[in-house]
Amino acid sequence: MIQPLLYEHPLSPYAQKNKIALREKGVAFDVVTPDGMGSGGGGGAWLKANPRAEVPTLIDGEVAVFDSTIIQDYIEERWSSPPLLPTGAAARARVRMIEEVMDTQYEATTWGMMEVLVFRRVTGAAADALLARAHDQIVGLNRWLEGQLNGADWFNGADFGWGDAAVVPFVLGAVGFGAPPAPESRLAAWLARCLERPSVAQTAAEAAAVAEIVAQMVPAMIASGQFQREYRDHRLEWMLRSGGIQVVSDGLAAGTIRFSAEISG
Ligand SMILES: N[C@@H](CCC(=O)N[C@@H](CS)C(=O)NCC(=O)O)C(=O)O
Repeated sequence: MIQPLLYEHPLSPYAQKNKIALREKGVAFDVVTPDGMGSGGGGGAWLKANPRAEVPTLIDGEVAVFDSTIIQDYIEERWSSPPLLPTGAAARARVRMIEEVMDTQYEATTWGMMEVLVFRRVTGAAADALLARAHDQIVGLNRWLEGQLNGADWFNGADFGWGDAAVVPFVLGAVGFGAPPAPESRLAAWLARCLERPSVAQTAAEAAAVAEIVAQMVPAMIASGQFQREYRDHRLEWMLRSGGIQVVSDGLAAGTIRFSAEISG
């Protein structure tokens, strides 16, 4: 039997969410980082499976699923044991709302940090100002997350689950950009607990293994036109809202920024 294939990039927090879920369920899977990712130039089987040309995209036999939230739903239904969703409508709605905030607001903020720290869109005072905004936002979001933990060990409640897999990739991203949870905080203790789980530890190690290589390759890839960053919805809003309007116009003029793929046919 052919095992499922996940188109991914180790640094994609969305893909990490799905990898943690598959690993928690003990599902063996293959991974591929698609050619053309990052440039808007993807093609082949990946583009056929996902007209947005984004990772993650899951292939399970004849079935192709894109968008990490929809993939998470698919994984939960397809491999039902152990369940990752908590029990009851209210608890399920709560972890899904947490996921929505992580996917949109938290990710937009860490994305902005990456644009400054790795892609070096701006330097000097402009860079400092964007990073200061991002740090303030992460502090606020982490405070909100602490409230969501509400004294429990896990975002799911008594056990690790959907809510935790939804949060941990993004918090780890902020850690990588120098904005960890406050020392001694409940969120810091939760993160340490997560990293004790093999599913999270392996996923985090895979990201760490490529982070430095990507940072070294990026300036040359941007200069050669190989990278055109996707300023999709919340990311574009983050840049404009946080004082980076010049970053957007400079990137568009230089051809190093693009928007999401237009779906046709
Ligand atoms: N809403 C999507 C967002 C996925 C997404 O933004 N993926 C990024 C990587 S983190 C991507 O594949 N970008 C395409 C590219 O940069 O070429 C999801 O939840 O899966």
